[in-house]
Amino acid sequence: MTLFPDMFASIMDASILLRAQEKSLLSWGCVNPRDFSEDKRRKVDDRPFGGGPGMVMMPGPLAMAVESVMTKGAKVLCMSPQGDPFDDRKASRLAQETHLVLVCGRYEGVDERVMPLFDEEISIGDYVLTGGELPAMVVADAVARKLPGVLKKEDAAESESFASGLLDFPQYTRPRVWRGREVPEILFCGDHKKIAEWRRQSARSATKRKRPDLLLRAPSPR
Ligand code: 21W
Repeated sequence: MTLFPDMFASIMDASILLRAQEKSLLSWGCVNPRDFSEDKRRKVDDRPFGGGPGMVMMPGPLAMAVESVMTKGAKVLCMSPQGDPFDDRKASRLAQETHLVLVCGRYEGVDERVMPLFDEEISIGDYVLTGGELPAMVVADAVARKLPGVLKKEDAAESESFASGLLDFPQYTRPRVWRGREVPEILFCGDHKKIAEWRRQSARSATKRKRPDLLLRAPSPR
């Protein structure tokens, strides 16, 4: 649900999200609360009661738009700076659902009385964006990658960095020497067990150095 449906196609119909659709593992659409405005000017926002700057999304058109796309068992997620922080575990959990309705707020936010419509409130991090559209696409991308059959076997979601609770191990490709920098010798030893062990160690030390908070967290399922 968005006032800016034109923002979505180029992201949602590219790359992994496109492959998911081609395999019929996912489909998406937009609903615009402006189409549910009772007002002849198609008004969807109004000034905040109590005063103050900016505009607030009116509850009526928002609720009508969401309800027009509801199905039995759909989960309704409000993208909001006040939401629960989004992470890889939440992506895995949301990938179990059959229908997600992502509600993108604009202006100063939505009228508080629509909150009972939402099953969850999700934030993608502690920084200020202009609306919920970019967060909704971030969630859609991360969730799509968790759907069985979306990724190729090589980069299965469970072997990806955050699912292991660690940062990625360092990667190298040709040329073997670049600007005087060599690729670690062990990657040419041919012993796949040794290489896997080196990568595990490298991932651990990189995580300890750059993101010690990840090591203190419980490993995420799958
Ligand atoms: C940003 C709306 C700031 C409102 C009450 C009184 C969705 C988002 C968003 C936005 C404000 C997410 C106020 C990370 C984000 C989003 C738009 C400020 C002022 N409220 N994740 N005054 N960051 N942002 N409200 O911005 O809708 S998920």
